[in-house]
Formats: sequence, structure tokens, C-alpha cells
Amino acid sequence: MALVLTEMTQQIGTLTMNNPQKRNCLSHALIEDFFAALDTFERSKMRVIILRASAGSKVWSAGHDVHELPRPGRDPLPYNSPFEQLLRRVQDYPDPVIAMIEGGVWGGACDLVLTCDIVIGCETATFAMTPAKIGIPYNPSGMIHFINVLGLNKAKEMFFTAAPMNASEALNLGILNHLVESDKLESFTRGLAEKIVGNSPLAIRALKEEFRLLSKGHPMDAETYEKIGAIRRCVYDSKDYCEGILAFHEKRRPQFKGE
Ligand code: YZS
Repeated sequence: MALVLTEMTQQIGTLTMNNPQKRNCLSHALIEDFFAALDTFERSKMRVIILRASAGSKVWSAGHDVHELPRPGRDPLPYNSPFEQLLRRVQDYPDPVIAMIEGGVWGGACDLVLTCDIVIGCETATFAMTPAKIGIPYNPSGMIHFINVLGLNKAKEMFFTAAPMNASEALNLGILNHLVESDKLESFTRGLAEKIVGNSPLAIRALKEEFRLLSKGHPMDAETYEKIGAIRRCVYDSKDYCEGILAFHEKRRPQFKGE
């Protein structure tokens, strides 16, 4: 079964995540299909991409496949992991990528949404950033995405509480560009995509790359980089990291001890 469905009409490529049984979690297999779809869109010169889940989904994506998180003592979000490669592929995709959201967006799927260029949601959209719930030291490039969009205080609250944020909060905080009624979500998103298709592709590609380079975050000296590495290692070397993942497998709340 294809884990991703694609449609190409009027220079707009639509990618629909299609693994509802596993709540569209970003497994290696789904990411592989995701890459293939984006490659097809690029070869077919689609000018705008829409990322979505199937109509009526209660969960847009449950985030990183927790069963594929590496064993303790290994960085859970290494630079070359399929998940991190997916975020960069979307972030660096030459043309605008629109995330069309209905249902819950969890963990790394929130990061995927923030690497898109425009986010349109309906009233069922929620966003929960979950590293603290599982015991994961999120990675700096991912955290920059949240700081850039939400600002420091709201990004901290989203990470520290791991609580789902509703669609109107997401609109107020700038995660959503637009909040529309669910029965208008598809037509509104398509209409916005068609507006973009009507403008200069070269100018839009240049603007997207300029925005990406300007928003990459602040240069970091070597010592700071090393210090962040040490801080993160203390977490993914910890017993709490093991407990967080085990609790997920056993479908229970984790009992963190701070060790
Ligand atoms: O038991 P079966 O085999 O039917 O599978 C279940 C779930 O195990 C599976 N599933 C997942 N498998 C791997 N990774 C996931 N993230 C994941 N989420 C779900 O899908 C099947 C149906 O799940 P249910 O829980 O029965 O579905 P439902 O009752 O509708 O609840 C849906 C939600 C999404 C609320 C629930 O599945 C859930 O809370 N999932 C975990 C969401 C989450 O915490 N994701 C963050 C993963 N971590 C990351 O993305 C980053 C590494 S971080 O943690 O840093 O943010």
C-alpha cells in the first residue's frame, strides 16, 4: 500500500500521507515515499506543493515513528536520519510548500509543518511538541524553527508542557497563516496555491531561498556547539530516555526520575 498518495493538476502537486492505521507517523517507509513524491513533483515542474492527510483525518501526523528512535546512548535526531533529511528536503524544496492541516500534529510533525512555507488549518487542527513527554533532547536546528515562528517564551511553553495547542492559538501565534472552516479548507488552500502559480516562478524561488538563508538562526561559535552537544548527550544517555520510549511501547505514562 502506498504510504503517500500524489496528485498533479495545474502545476500544483498534492502529497497526501496515507497511513491512517499508524496515524501517519513519519516512519522510514513513509519518508521514503515522501521523498519519491517530492522528486516526481520537481521533475514534473510543479510550482506549488500541498502536504496533507486524507480528508477528515483526526490525526494529521503522529510525528517521528517512536519505534524507530535509536536505542539509548545514541542521538535520537542525528543530522543524517531520514526524519532530519525529510525536514531539510521540504525546507530546501525550491518552490513553495503549503501544509494543509486537519487533525492533530504531534512532535516532529510540528517541525515538519514549520519547515513548510505556508500553513493553513481548520478548526480540528492541534499542535503538540512532545520531546519532554518522551524524554528527548530536541536538536538545535529544529528548535530554531520554533523560536523563529513562536518567539522564545511561547516556544518554551510548547516544549515544556508538551500540551496540544488548538487552532485559534496556533493562528494567534503565527503557526497558522489562515484558519478556515473544514468544509472550505481544500478550496481555500487550492485558491491560495493558484495565486502563487500565477506569479513569477524565478522570483518566488529566489525569495524562498533568501528567506531560508536569512532565517537560518544566528552563527554559533565552536564552544557553544560543543556545549549543546554535551547537554543533549546527558539526556539521551539517561535512564529517563529509556523510560520514555519504553512507556510508549507499553502504552502507559512514563515515570521520569530525573536520572
Ligand atoms: O498499537 P498499534 O500497532 O495499533 O499502533 C498504534 C500506535 O502505536 C501507532 N502510533 C505510532 N507509532 C509510532 N510512532 C508514533 N509516533 C505513533 N503514534 C501512533 O498508531 C496506532 C494507533 O495509535 P493509537 O494511539 O491507538 O491512536 P489514537 O488513540 O487515535 O491516538 C492518536 C495519537 C496520535 C493521539 C496517539 O497515537 C499518540 O499520542 N501518539 C504519539 C504521538 C507523539 O507523542 N508523537 C511524538 C513522537 N516523537 C517525535 O516526533 C519526536 C522525536 S519528539 O518526541 O522529540 O517530538
